[in-house]
Amino acid sequence: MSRISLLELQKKVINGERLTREEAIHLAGVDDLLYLGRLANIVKERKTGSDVYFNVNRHINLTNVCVSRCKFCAFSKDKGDPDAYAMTVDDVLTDAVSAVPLGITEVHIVSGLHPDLPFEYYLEVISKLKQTMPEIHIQAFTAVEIWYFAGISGLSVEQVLKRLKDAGLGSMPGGGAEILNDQIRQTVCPKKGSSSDWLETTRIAHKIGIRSNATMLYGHVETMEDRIDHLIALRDLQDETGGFQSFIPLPFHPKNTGLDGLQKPTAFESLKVLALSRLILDNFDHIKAFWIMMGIKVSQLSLLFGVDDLDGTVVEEKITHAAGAETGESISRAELIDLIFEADRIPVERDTLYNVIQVHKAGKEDPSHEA
Ligand code: V47
Repeated sequence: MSRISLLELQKKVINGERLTREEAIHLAGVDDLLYLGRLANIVKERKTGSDVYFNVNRHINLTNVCVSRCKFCAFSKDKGDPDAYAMTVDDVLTDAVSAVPLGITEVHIVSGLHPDLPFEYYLEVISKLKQTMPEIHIQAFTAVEIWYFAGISGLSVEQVLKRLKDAGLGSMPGGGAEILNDQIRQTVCPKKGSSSDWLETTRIAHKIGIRSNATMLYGHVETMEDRIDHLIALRDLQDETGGFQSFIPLPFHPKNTGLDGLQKPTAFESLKVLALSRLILDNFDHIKAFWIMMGIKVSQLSLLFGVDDLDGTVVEEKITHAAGAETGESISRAELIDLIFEADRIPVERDTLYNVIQVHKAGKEDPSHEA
């Protein structure tokens, strides 16, 4: 370990060379957060200059009933629990349509693994949403959900994905990755698909042209080395498929979970994870700070530590709020723009696939877009 020189690593970053696992572990041991941030910022600016992306979206969670009952999750319930719910297709349409006046370009759907809802329900959700709002991109179902749908329907993962794509699915969110290490999954989410199930489902999605994001849940029982192995597994898959759009590290919120009592990751730790992610994932275009989980202030600061995306308006968020999130559930488009300007960056409103909708110039807002 001591053979690695920080100056050599710095040169590699400046020259755009890939960091090895050993080098990444060495960097992770550096306590000078500002130094790591400056290095990550070099990579961020090389990729996206001063631009910071956001979108106008609405999250919907179809059901909180879940057969997995992961230890880190405060959102999931058993069937029959007093606060268990499952939305009808009409409920979903009502929620999505209610967000249209906000100017949403995306509906983002992540849900529990319900024991009884058939695959046809999910197909109907997607096809009805698409029929009702054809212009809106539907980003739905993590790789874990897709893998589960294959199990309940008797179809292959590829058949499930193709049928959802035909119904109107645009892309997949990055959840369910947690930590791609089966020993850790046995501890925190034993009933969920394995690391290779997540990676293989994602590989198949990319192969048939469905792009996706990737997340990493950190701050529970994993070590820094586990995080780095997770990042390298994603980097390897991205080399193969090129189908990932953004990487989103998710800080663990312990309240009301089976791991209550653990401390939420500090701002220092989160900024370090974001900076290291930017440095290790050289083949990912975007590193996202999900403001709901990071908090507004850390998200804003992260724009100087390698982050180039703040996610979106969200409107309603249940997963982190069940686990004690202190942020609001919604933020306006105008607030997101201000946050980005305040960090001396350029707000770029994007659609889900990172097509630019509007580059915002200070003091030149189009009032018809204000929300
Ligand atoms: O997989 C669950 C995480 C994920 C907790 O793709 C928790 O743009 C923290 O997929 N504390 C689902 N995290 C959320 C998700 C997502 C979120 C934002 C953006 C995108 C994207 C995707 O939420 C789960 C799990 O890792 N999670 N419980 C908790 N207590």
